Amino acid sequence: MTQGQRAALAFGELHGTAPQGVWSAPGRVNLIGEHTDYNDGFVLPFALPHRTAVAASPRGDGKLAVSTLGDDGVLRHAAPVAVADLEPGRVTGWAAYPAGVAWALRDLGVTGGADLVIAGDVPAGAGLSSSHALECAVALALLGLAGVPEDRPEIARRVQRAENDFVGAPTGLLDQTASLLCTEAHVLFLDVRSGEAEQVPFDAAASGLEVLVVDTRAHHSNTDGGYASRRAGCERAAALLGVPALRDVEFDRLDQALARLPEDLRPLVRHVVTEDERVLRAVDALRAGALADLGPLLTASHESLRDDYRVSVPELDVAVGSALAEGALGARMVGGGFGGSAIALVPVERHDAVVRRVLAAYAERDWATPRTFPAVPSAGAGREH
Ligand code: GAF
Repeated sequence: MTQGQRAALAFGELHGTAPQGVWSAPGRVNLIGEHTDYNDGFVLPFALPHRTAVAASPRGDGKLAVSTLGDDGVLRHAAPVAVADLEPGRVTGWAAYPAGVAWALRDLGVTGGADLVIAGDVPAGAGLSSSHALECAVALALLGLAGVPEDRPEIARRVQRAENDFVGAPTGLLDQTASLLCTEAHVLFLDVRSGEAEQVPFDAAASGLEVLVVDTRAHHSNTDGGYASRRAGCERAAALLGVPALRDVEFDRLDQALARLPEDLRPLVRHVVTEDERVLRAVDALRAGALADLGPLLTASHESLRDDYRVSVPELDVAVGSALAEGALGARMVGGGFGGSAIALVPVERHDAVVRRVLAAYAERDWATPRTFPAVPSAGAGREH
């Protein structure tokens, strides 16, 4: 059963009638380009097959009533809240995500109440963008119910506003843009500053490879202070360098730029500038059909995130190290860090050995067993029925 069907079924059981529509949106992995989005740089995500679906119907009393179907099959309900009364701080916990989206869409004329029932299989807290999958599906549902035409880049900005100002996570544009714009069999090469988005074909299997995801189960959150402090450091560095964003620091003149900065900001800047360069090289490798060349770029990205940006944790490092030791061509943490998931570019015939090695390394350390799965670029958000 798809997540859309689960949501529709639960909606029917709860409200005694079929929903007016069902919309869904995927989680993502980012092939490369981490912590570059809020520096106006480049990212290269693709959509996961894992999705969050929202079954929705309008309601006459102007309230937003949200229920979510847990893995245990139990529906949990948030207290209905009047859309007109939504303000940051008013709704907390998981219900803040759909409420934040409703708040951020109000001045587009989306002001009516709605019954929403949510079902999904994007692992939560795994750095695979479960919160943005939820927010993007809710945004499409509310716009769809209101009959407002979709402008996807604009929806991405609204969802960002919901995250930043309502939920309180100072995230960039990577995740919601990935969820809304990615297409099957492609990675999305996004220039965050210009908004230019190119679909680049990505067929790892044709090269005998797969992108293996390792969800470490070490919990990740973008609302903890680590993400915000990195972002603030980048903004401080850009101001000291007299540029609008770190995107504007030229790779070839990185050393001169670093010399002008206080010691504590140098590693942040080095990461962002070299990571942007790695994204461009990764796109070149994809265009040339040289997928194996992605490997060293992924590993260099991980080292930079671990040593310069300092957002990795031992669980991620062990996943990456184990995959590389067992023949992965490259591996890196994905998403904001401080837990979450890693990816490894693995020759298909090494899949079992890599998974075994990662599981053994975790077992040796008495860590929770990680979840592993090969990820294939899948469809972006849309209406299911
Ligand atoms: C999180 C954020 F939500 C993104 O905007 C991005 O900054 C990412 O961390 C790091 O690349 O997923």
